[in-house]
Amino acid sequence: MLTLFYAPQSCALASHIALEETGAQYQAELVDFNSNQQRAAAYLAINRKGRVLALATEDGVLTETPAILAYIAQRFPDAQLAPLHDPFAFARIQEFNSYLCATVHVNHAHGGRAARWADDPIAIAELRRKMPETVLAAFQLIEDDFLKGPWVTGDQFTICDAYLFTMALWLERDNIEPEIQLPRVAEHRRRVNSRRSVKTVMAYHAR
Ligand SMILES: N[C@@H](CCC(=O)N[C@@H](CS)C(=O)NCC(=O)O)C(=O)O
Repeated sequence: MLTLFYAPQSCALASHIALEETGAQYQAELVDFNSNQQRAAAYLAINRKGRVLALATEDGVLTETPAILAYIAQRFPDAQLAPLHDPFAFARIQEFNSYLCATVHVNHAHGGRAARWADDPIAIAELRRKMPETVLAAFQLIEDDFLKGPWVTGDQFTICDAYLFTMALWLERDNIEPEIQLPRVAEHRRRVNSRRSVKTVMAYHAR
């Protein structure tokens, strides 16, 4: 049985949606950020990074969203969550998900987690101030170019859609108004939100 370690509306939501899309059996284990459970010894024994998400499998624990999304797509091929037999198309999936992980997510983290990158309160305030600008710039490329429509890669819902939806849920918190500034991303968010899998999973992610 797979176990997904998650915190509500964190990046774990993307893999939670992907798992639900497959119809597979899995358990969802809450990691409570309010009590700093991600830093407690019991969770560090699962994921030494002290972050969510983690996916416990029969072969070991996986971390990092792009790796976990690709694993879910490959392990449950009938769900057709990625083009598994086309190396170029699969690389495009990884390209998009890597961009979300390494650029969009990191830009976003300069808001709430600025103290990771600086000690000086003035520097921290400056990192926070700049965050909405860098998040919007990263999303603008998605809005203008990467999001093909209706789904990220075109006609097929894939793991990219679950991941983009997850990051797009953070936009208002980052002082961005998607309906005005990123209308195509906002429309995509509504489209993903109407899927049955998302309705099921969001019950775990209410805050
Ligand atoms: N690159 C990692 C990022 C993991 C990450 O930063 N997770 C955040 C939640 S979205 C976290 O656990 N934050 C808790 C903390 O920093 O203490 C991934 O995509 O899985």
